[in-house]
Formats: sequence, structure tokens, C-alpha cells
Amino acid sequence: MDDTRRKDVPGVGRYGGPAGGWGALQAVARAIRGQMGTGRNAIMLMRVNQPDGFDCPGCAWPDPRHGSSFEFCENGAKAVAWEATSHRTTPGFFAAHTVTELFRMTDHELEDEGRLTHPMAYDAATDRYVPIEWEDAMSRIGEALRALPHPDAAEFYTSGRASNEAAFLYQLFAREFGTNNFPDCSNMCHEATSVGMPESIGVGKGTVTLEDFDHCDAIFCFGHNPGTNHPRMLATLRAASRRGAQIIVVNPLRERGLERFTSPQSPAEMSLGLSTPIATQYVQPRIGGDAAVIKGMMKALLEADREARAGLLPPVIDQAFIDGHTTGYDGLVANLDDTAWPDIEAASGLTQQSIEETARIYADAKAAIFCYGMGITQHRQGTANVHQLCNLLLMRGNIGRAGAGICPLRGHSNVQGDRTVGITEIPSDAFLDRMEATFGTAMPRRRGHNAVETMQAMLAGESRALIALGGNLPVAMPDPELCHAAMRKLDLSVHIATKLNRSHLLVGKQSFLLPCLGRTEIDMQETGPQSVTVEDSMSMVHASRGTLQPASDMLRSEPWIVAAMAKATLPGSKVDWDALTADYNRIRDLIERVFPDFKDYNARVSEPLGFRLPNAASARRWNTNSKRANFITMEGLGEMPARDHSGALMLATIRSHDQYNTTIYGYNDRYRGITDRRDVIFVNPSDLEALGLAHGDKVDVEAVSDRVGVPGNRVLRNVTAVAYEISRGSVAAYYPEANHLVALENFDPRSGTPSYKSVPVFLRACRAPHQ
Ligand SMILES: Nc1nc2c(c(=O)[nH]1)N[C@H]1C(S)=C(S)[C@@H](COP(=O)(O)OP(=O)(O)OC[C@H]3O[C@@H](n4cnc5c(=O)[nH]c(N)nc54)[C@H](O)[C@@H]3O)O[C@H]1N2
Ligand SMILES: Nc1nc2c(c(=O)[nH]1)N[C@H]1C(S)=C(S)[C@@H](COP(=O)(O)OP(=O)(O)OC[C@H]3O[C@@H](n4cnc5c(=O)[nH]c(N)nc54)[C@H](O)[C@@H]3O)O[C@H]1N2
Ligand SMILES: [Mo]
Repeated sequence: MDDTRRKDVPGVGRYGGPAGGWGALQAVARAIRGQMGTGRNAIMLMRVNQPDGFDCPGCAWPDPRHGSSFEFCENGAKAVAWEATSHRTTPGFFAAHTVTELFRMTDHELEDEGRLTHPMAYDAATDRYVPIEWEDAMSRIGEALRALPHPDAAEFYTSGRASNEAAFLYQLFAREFGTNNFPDCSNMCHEATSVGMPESIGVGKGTVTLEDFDHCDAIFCFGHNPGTNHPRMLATLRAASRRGAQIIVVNPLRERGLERFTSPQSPAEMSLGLSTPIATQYVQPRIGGDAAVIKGMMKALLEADREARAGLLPPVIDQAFIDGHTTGYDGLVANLDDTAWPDIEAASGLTQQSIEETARIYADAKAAIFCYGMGITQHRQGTANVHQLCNLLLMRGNIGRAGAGICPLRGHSNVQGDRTVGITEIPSDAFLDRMEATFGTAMPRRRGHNAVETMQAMLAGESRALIALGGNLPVAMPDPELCHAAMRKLDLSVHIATKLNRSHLLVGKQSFLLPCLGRTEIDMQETGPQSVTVEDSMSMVHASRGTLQPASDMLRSEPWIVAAMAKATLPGSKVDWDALTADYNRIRDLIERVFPDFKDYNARVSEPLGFRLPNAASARRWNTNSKRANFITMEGLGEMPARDHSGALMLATIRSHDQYNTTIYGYNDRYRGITDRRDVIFVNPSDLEALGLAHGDKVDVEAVSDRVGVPGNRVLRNVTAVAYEISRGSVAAYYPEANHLVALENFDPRSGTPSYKSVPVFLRACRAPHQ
């Protein structure tokens, strides 16, 4: 590798240090200076994730119990600086640029203009957004929604930053209007978890608490990159490493944050230049090879168990748990016996010996936790992957006891809470019954659209309106060509947002841009400043209260905006929307009436660290059809496109260290050695050689055509191939630029999650390199 990378390629180097450390502090200083000027509001940053401050909009990792000291996190600080910026996108800015001109700006430039300050409406005659008063905007939106042929012609998108209060009012409004069309960011993210885990263990959420990490012997990290996306988790992994727990990483790429970490909280590490190793074992399967790895580990456990029993050694499998709590085990065993090691090796890209070694570490751990992220869910077999993780845990009774369990790392800071309070296109009858009993209004019972179905319905002209509570839907979705076209066909698009992004520029007949308060800002209503509540990845619900002066007097809170839209759209509504926005305690009282798990909501959320929602599986109560935990067998080992398309590589689209989803803070990806650019593709040196390419060569990345009759139209041109420690047959490029290569039809049929992490592609030397 060193040889192949000797060539000097601009902006491509090697990062030799650990994650964290001084580099992280410098990056924060730069972000604050760039967004907030010098010296301003540093104190405010210190209030992130403090009991009386605001919840960090960065990620959904929980706060430690002993949250007295400021928990430093580089990317949390960047997220806050990006929201608390002093830059402003004013009506003057919109007057100076047509929407067509704005569309030519990069995603970074659009958001870097700063916070939106005034409600705006699109004016087709001048191709500009022009200022509008709140009241006029609302009455036009209400009128347009009422003019739709039927309620299911409207789509209500939610991105996962919305608070429980905003999300609950939003689903109430849309359901009173008459639809269950709730596409949300979770449809692109952990939907495979929401579908797969309930089938296996009866809950759709993680079963562990932060304390479990203090008691486990082994932590497995499947397909997630905490050094960038959940940096506060590194403190937890560091503590586990220091007390001798095994940390096993399963990831096609070498990620620095999973190798070594210097804690900015540790004066010794910082001053002496020391770091703590994280992974005790780093396994690099092929992209999409996880099901094969997990099935291999289960097969190894089974074989070790048989040997142990034959030799009268302690068993490897928890038979008492399997007999007492589960179904389907015999089917799993039969399937594993039928699966041959050479097939497992080919599908995983790992040797039998290496998989057996990983299985042995798992078998030696009295209690193990499996953490996972997008590397598991964003595949056509995402739901099956989640089932396999559950199977492997169940084989050793690793669910529902101290130090053991499953830990999906949720994405947006309140995506889990939004789901809990009713943002779902497939509501249960029990939930709708309670909604009807609480509000005395009939609720729609038809299944609604998820994100992919929303785009399809918009393209087909069946859905005519999109309301977006945050996010950047058509940019986050696959295939921008189709999704952009879908947006332009709408009669009405309404964006509730903090910053300008490309979705807002894909205007329909009528488009509105409604600027809202962010989490860092004081939310003043009739009864005084309000708190909102959020739920983290471990089902802890806690309060968040903004502390900054709003970016503009014209901003409104998300609950206020939703209520105003509801009033304008539903003149006959039985809900007292004004009373709810005047005092958010009243919204929480309603949430409690619909969801009994929120018992004493207002009282309990005023505790400094909030409260944990009940989780049946973590108490070994199984809310599945069988009333037991289910072993769910997966046929085969997953897709291997390389076999059908010789020479194809599997592409995963990933996040850099300097972005938050479609928000591009900057162009560096420090831990991967990339500076000031994003137009790269990470390739294994042997694959480069086999393709006759060299490190630094310009290449075209062409998606293997899976849409009949449209050959070769999905090409990402002129990107630089970077030799990287990535498994053979696998390549990686940045999201959202590479979304161009992902077909809208390429999703997990079980959950609808787009297959952003297994995109078969060809790499070719660039036909017309622009050096
Ligand atoms: N700073 C920052 N924080 C964030 C976000 C952000 O963009 N920026 N996004 C938030 C959101 S919404 C989410 S969902 C999370 C995302 O957090 P992650 O799940 O960490 O997201 P990704 O960067 O998409 O990819 C994760 C990892 O999957 C690996 N991977 C790719 N393909 C495979 C595979 O087939 N198998 C395995 N085992 N691994 C694979 C990649 O190498 C990468 O290390 O982070 C949240 N937090
Ligand atoms: N190729 C590829 N595509 C992917 C992924 C991938 O790994 N690869 N990941 C997928 C995943 S996991 C996710 S979650 C989606 C993300 O999809 P989204 O959640 O739709 O996208 P974001 O980029 O997080 O949204 C950014 C915008 O949110 C708005 N915003 C920020 N804060 C607030 C707020 O407090 N309130 C409101 N109302 N608006 C706010 C700003 O205007 C900002 O421009 O993308 C998915 N797309
Ligand atoms: Mo996500």
C-alpha cells in the first residue's frame, strides 16, 4: 500500500494520528471562528447536553449519568456552530438571486449563507423567493391543501431533528387532514431495524442502556463509524477498552476512530500525546458481506458447541435460554449445517479461520453487546441482516441481561422519538384507536407512503403536495434525476427549515420556505419560554431548552408552525391548537394520553436526566406473534453482483468527517487523509492494480445498469481513485454526490430502505481527464 500511495496526489494524504486529540480541538476552533466569529458564545457550547441546556443536534448517543462535566465532541460542536452561526440568508439575498442561479451553488454554499430569517414564497414570474407574512403563507397553504383531490395526495415528510412535541402535533394535523403518508428520514436509515427487530425480539429499538457498556465483556461494532458520526460514543468505547473489554470491529474500511482515540477530556493523554487503542480485533469483510460473516460465526459456534459437548466441556450455546424463550432454532441449525464454508468465505471475503476466531471471542464473552449502523441496514438485505444479528445474540442468551443486548445507533438526534410519538406510515390499530378516543375524530386507516413510495407517487402525479418538517428529502434520496423531477411536478411544496438547501430550489407551482427556531434558541410562547423533549438511541427521554436569542424575530417554533398550518387547513378542527402552542406541557399531556408509556410525562421529564421508556425485550418479554424471541433463518448469503457482472465492485456511499448528512460543513475528511476535496473514491490497492489503474488516477464510476433500457446513464465522472485500506471488491465514495449512482428501485423489499451501501459499479479510466 505504501508503494502504491507514494505518488503525490493533491489533497490526498495519510492521517497518522489517533481520533480526537488536539486535531479535534483545532477543528472546533476553526468551525466556531468560521460560523460565529471570534469569542462569541463559546460558553453556550458548554451547555450542550447539560441537564438545563439544549440537546445536541449532532447525534442520538445518550448522555452519561454523571453528566456534570462538559462532554467534548468535535462534531457536536460543529453541528451547534452551524446552527448558531452569525451568517444570515435574508430577503435581500433572495432578491439578488433567481432560484435558477441559486441552484448552481453547491450544497455547502447554500447552507453557508446562514440562517433563514423571513418566511418566503416562490414567485414564478420573477423566478425568485419573495417575502410573505406568516398569516398569508398559512392561508395559501391551507387553501392549496384543501384543494387537493383527496388527503392521500399530500405527503408529510419528517427529518429526525423535530422534537416529540412538534412531531406529535404534526402527525395529529396530517391524520386529522386524513392521511398516513409519513415518509421520514428513518425510511432511509434504520427502517430495517424498525421492521426486523420486532419480528425477531418484539421491539424496534435498542435493548441496552449506557450502564450495560460498563458490564459487558465484548462490544461488536458492525458497520458504523462513531469517530465521525457518534463521537461521544468513543468515550464509552475508550472506557471499555481501558477495563479490558474486547472490541471487535466489522467494517470493510479501516476507520481511525475505531482504532485509536485520544480523549480531549484526558489531560494525561492530551499533554503526553498518548492514545487508547479501541479495536482489539478489526475484521474487514466485503461490502454487503455481513450476513455471511454472521452466519459463519453462528456456524462456528454450533460446531464448537458440538465439540464441547462431545468432550464434556461447558456448552457454547445457551440451550436453557433457547428452550425457555425462543422458537425457530432447529430451522436455523439445519440451514447453518447446509451452508458450506467455501460459500461463506466467498460471500464474506474472510477466511474460515478468521471468522472462527471472531466467533471464539464472542463465545468467550459472558456478556456481549452488538452495535450497528448504516453498514448493516442500507442494503437490499438490510432487514435480514438485522435478523441475523438478533439470531447470533439469542444463541448465547445475550438479550435481556446486564451487559448484553443490541444497540442500533440511530441517526438524527430525535429520529427515534419522532417514531415513538406517531410518525409512521404503518400505524397500528391500537394507536389509531387511542388517537380517536383522545381527539374524538376519525383517523385514516389506510397504510401511507414511505420515502421511496412518496417519490414514486410524486413522479406518477398522484401525490400533489409535500410538506417537509426539516430535512432535504430529494437530495438525501437515491437518483437525483428522478427525485428532482418529482419535486418540480408538485402543486405545493412547503419547507420548514433553518437553512437554505437544494430541496427548496426544486420549486413546484406554489412553494413556501418557513424559517423555524433551532434547538439552541429560546422558544418564547404565551406562557413563557418552552422546553421540548427528545428520545436518544437508548430510549431515554429528556428535556431540551434553547439558550440563545433567535436568529431573527420572524422565526417561529416548529410546534407553532404546525399548529398554524393545521388551523389554516382544518377550520372545523376539534383541537385547540392555540392552547397547545401556548404551553407545551399540554402537548405532553396529550402524548401521555395516547401513549401510556409516557406516564407522568411532565413530572418525569423535569428530572435532570429524564426517564427511560419501557423496553419489553430488555426484560425478556417478547411482543412477537409467537410471544417468544424468533430465530429467523435467512436463505443464502446475500447478493453477490460481482458474480453476475464480472469486474464489478461494490460501492458504499458514506459520510465524511465534515458533513451532517446533506449538510456539508467543509471539504476535509481528516481521519481518512482527505483535504479540501470530496471528489474521491476509496479503492483497494490490489483492485486498482487488477484494473490497470494507479493511485491518483481519474476514473468514471458507472453503475451496473439495473434499469432496463437506460444503460450507462448513472455515471459519476472524473473522480480520483485513492488507494485505501478497504476490503477487496469494495469501494466507497461520499454521499450525497454518489446518490447519482443509486437507483430508486434499489431498496430492501422488506423495509423500503434504499440500498445506499451496496451499489454495484464499474470503474473505468476517465475518458477525458480534466487534471
Ligand atoms: N457528524 C455527523 N454525525 C452524524 C451524521 C452525519 O452525517 N455527520 N449522520 C447521522 C445519521 S442520520 C446517521 S444514520 C448516522 C450514520 O452513522 P454511520 O452508520 O456511522 O454512517 P455511515 O458513514 O453512512 O457509514 C457507516 C460505516 O459503514 C461502513 N460500511 C459500509 N458498507 C458496509 C457493509 O457492507 N458492512 C459493514 N459492516 N460496514 C459497512 C462504512 O465503512 C462506514 O464506516 O450518524 C448520525 N450522526
Ligand atoms: N447515498 C446515501 N444517501 C443517504 C444516506 C447514505 O448513507 N448514503 N443516509 C440516509 C440517512 S441515514 C438519512 S437520516 C437521510 C437524511 O435525510 P434528511 O434528514 O432529509 O437530511 P438532512 O441533510 O439531515 O437535512 C438537512 C436540512 O435540515 C434542515 N434543518 C436542520 N436543523 C433543523 C431543525 O432544527 N428544524 C428544521 N425544521 N429543519 C432543520 C436544514 O434546512 C438542513 O438543510 O439521508 C439518507 N441518504
Ligand atoms: Mo440517518
